[in-house]
Amino acid sequence: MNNILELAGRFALPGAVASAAPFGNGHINSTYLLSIEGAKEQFILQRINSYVFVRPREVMENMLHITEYLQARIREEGGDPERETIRLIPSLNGKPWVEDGEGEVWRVMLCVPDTVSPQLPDDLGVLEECGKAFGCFSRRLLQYPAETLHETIVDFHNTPARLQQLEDAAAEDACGRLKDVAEEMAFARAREAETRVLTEKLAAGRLPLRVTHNDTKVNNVLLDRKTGKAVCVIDLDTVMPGLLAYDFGDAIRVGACSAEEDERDLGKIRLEMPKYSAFARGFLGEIRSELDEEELLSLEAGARLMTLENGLRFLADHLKGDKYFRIHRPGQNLDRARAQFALLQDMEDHQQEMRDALMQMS
Ligand code: GN1
Ligand code: MG
Repeated sequence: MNNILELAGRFALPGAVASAAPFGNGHINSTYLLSIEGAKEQFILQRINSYVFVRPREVMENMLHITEYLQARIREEGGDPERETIRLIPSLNGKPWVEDGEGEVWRVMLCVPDTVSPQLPDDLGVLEECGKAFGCFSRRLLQYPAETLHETIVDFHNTPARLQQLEDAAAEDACGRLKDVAEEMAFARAREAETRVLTEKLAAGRLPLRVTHNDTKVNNVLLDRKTGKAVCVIDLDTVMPGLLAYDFGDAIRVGACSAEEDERDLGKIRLEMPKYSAFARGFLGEIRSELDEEELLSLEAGARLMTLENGLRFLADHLKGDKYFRIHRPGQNLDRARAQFALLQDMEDHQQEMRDALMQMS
């Protein structure tokens, strides 16, 4: 912890750091909550995972530009720029990050007060607010010049490339685990054609490239503790040019699933249509007028593709020996992959209903 306190002390905080405690449940970065002597605000200190983000400075540049842009939009809309997006705290020498002795990049952000992040919400009102939060984020960035953003992880939501990465991991079989996952490999391979539906439409110019968040788990939304209303979205590491379907889809994968991402009892896993519709209502309420029918219906494909893609990634990481996603028990990435595939199966069985629900909202 000494090291953490020393690092925190290198940022322009309003006082001395009183305590630092591990915080949150992300799979990638290391996160601490900082309390400051004599100050009521708290702050988040985070080390960017350099195995995942090979150019962390580019992550920080994107984040700086996006948050400054959002602050200007929020001011124009009469909102509160301190609350409705992330505020980065500069280092003592005025830089948006600090590098430690090993070259790792650290940042500090204001912890937005009086907010909560939903974990596995059952309340449809909460899901609608999550939809609003991500829809509003996309809407505010509609005019942002997407091509000026760094691609912080190349091919992040390129589902065909994700299938190829799984094939590469299987060919290497670094940990001798391939023999136990024949069924999962067959499930993935049977969907090879499916992996291409969105990338092909993008290439053909049938879907527009937008600035997207790309990691829209509902716990990346902050809601007001008292009113339950959406306040902001966090975790801007993967903001890049992308498809709206990725943002809608990844949120559905997590928020409209009946069980946790690593549920081992596959019988418990299904897509909950009321949750799906509630999120869609919030999301489309913000951005529907910008979408043509093709993009509207792409949202349904996005839910299936993001579920498939996360399954492919968890399975590949299991084969590689759990190098990317942090695990808390042996086999957890395989459990995560199986849960994603079970959810996808249920989505495939309800595809028409999912499309109809979107059409009814137009
Ligand atoms: C990672 O760290 P976290 O939980 O915000 C991952 C997402 C996955 C998610 C699966 C940069 O997000 O893409 O969907 O785990 N983030 C990155 O839970 O790879
Ligand atoms: Mg993330």
